[in-house]
Amino acid sequence: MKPVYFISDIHLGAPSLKPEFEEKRKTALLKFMDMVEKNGSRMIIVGDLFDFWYEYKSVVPKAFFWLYAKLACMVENGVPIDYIAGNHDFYLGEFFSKYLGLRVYQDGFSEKIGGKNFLVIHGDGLALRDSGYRMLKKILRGRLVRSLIKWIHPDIGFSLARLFSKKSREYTTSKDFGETDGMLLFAENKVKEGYDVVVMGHNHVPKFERFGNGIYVNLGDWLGNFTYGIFDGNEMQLLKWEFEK
Ligand SMILES: [Mn+2]
Repeated sequence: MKPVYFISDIHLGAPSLKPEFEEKRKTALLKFMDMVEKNGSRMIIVGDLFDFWYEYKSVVPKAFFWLYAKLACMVENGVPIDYIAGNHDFYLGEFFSKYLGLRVYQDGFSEKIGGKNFLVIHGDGLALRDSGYRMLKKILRGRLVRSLIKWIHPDIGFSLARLFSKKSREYTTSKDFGETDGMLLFAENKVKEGYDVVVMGHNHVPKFERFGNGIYVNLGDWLGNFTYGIFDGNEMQLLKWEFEK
């Protein structure tokens, strides 16, 4: 089979990044997507594609037009794309599924790919003893909060979002150690349950770990690591994209 590609934690539009660096990341990501379109059978985005995504009913941010076009183009050319919401992809509405043709998941998925049992999730909320976060996430993504945000003008909404995303990053960083541990333990348990490959992102730390016959892959990020996963039907690998700084 033609390989399946995995990528996560690109955090497009992160307010702390220099515009020149963003431009380079854009070029790199487009090149990566060209490669996937040419060689791959599928692309799976394992969360946090954007540093912040909130979808209004009739408005999407224009800064990422290049990406919408490329995603739609890939799907049109026969490379299906899966998109799992990360904790920064705050609210994915129907835009990606209805207008761009992506398969969108709020919580990840498990699926047999090329004869292997895959579990693919973003990985947030797996810090040990982190039920507070999981509760907060439910509330923040719930109908009440969404119906309140609706009344904020998008220009103001997106500025607030940048602030919020910075806070969320501070939170994630402070939780990093616990979360990393929790994720590893979670992956190990899932392998014991019978999964062959567990794929996550979220903590920005690339990892390739074997537990008996199973594998845990953390995809790292596209902020400093520029790592991605590739599965050719037989072997799962974690590779580095050549990024020109
Ligand atoms: Mn994340």
